[in-house]
Amino acid sequence: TIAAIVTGAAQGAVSIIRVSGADAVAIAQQVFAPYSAQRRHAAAAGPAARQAPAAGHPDPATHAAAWQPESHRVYYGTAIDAGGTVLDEVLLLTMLAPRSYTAEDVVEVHTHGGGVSAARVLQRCLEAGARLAQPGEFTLRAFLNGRLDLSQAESVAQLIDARTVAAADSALAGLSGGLGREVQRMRRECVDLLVEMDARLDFDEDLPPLDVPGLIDRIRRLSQQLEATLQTARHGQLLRTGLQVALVGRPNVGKSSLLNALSGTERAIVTHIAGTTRDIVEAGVVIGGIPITLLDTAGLRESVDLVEQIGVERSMAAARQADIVLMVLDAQAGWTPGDAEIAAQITPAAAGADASSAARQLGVPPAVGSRFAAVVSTSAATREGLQDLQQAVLSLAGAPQLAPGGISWAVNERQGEALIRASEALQRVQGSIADELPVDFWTIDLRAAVLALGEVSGEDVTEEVLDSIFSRFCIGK
Ligand SMILES: Nc1nc2c(ncn2[C@@H]2O[C@H](COP(=O)(O)OP(=O)(O)OP(=O)(O)O)[C@@H](O)[C@H]2O)c(=O)[nH]1
Ligand SMILES: [Mg+2]
Repeated sequence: TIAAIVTGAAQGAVSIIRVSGADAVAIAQQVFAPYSAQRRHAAAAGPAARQAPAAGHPDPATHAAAWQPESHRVYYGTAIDAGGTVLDEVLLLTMLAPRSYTAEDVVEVHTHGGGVSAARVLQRCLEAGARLAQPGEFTLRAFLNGRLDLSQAESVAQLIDARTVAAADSALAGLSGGLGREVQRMRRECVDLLVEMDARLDFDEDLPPLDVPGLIDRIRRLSQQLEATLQTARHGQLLRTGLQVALVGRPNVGKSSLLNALSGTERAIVTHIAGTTRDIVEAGVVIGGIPITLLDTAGLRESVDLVEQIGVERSMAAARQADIVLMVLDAQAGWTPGDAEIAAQITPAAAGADASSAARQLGVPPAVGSRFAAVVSTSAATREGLQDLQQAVLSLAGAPQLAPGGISWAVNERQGEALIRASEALQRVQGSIADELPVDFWTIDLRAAVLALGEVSGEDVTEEVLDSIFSRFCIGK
């Protein structure tokens, strides 16, 4: 039986201690004195005690035997120590097996927040026979008891870590089992294929010959479905980690103004003086559900000012490590030699090709314009073109159009890696069939695909993998 404080460390009105396992009810009987039992106790002690029922100290020995909780009920009472001293006024919630998160008996004690009450009640639960839960252990039990498949369990962690609504929606879609079901279906198809091939290896004479074109067709279709599943991997990563977008350019071209306009804040100081921004200024925004960190930087120019020199160095460092670099030009000044120098530094190789009308209007030489993925005209003052800029950032990031409500589950890195292995194995099977290698060779790789798919849904998963997944959870989840 395990126990942990499951609410966050931040200050709050209520903290929750969760106890799960075979002894959860026995522990609750020692730790918790229901108010109804106290009242009976107080009534027996006489009218004076009845006036202050909450202060009545029930005898732990008598109430423990008397009180038997029903499932899915909330009880009001006090948490008490071994001597019957009140630790806190609490609510106790019971969820008996199998109708609980872990599919075991679960008891939750809701104490006052602030940490001290919860810590005392948890300590009391441990004295009464519980063990402190490991990170992710409640969810691990839910998985081991068949309440969740592995991809659902991982979605729980993703949901807790979600930084945006879109990321949370995607985790919720995963929690409802979308990915697990899809992968289980693909794995079953692989197993079916494997059985057919294995049967030919064992009893070749008795069976009709393999329908090779049919097999090739089925494997090709599987490969395609696997690819489609993998496509969501990139999306999932974007939602989780977000993007860093650096704004660079000559001094006084409006970088800080653009950061303020995009983030709807006055984070960065804006003046008409060139060289206003010296240090990196960060602002977080959410574009299309993706958390984006905007980095405003010092204007790039040769400077004798030491502070500005350091600022310029930091600008270049920010541009190097950012996922996307927005080079800002002054539309009035047009393309200047200073811009050409910066463009040469930040676009080493040819990127997308877009010698657009915006680029021509700005006087960007076509050869340079084509080195940028997109050229967009904006005004920080009138907010013109800001949406186009956001859209350009999204499509450059490879984000699919995020239709509200149309968000599907996303694949995380571990799952993506296993899916890639499965996909490669299927490709090898196709190669072996094309090269007319013996059927043994086909089955080796098909078996590898089955194992890789099983790692995603949790059907073929090693203890090591489980450890590494659940150790990343927080304690209490
Ligand atoms: N008309 C107009 N003026 C702008 C726009 N963006 C910025 N400005 C003006 O341009 C001047 C410089 O703006 P900043 O945002 O400080 O420019 P910066 O690139 O951050 O400058 P440094 O930090 O010195 O490198 C300010 O006077 C702004 O009001 C714009 O879109 N339209
Ligand atoms: Mg600035």
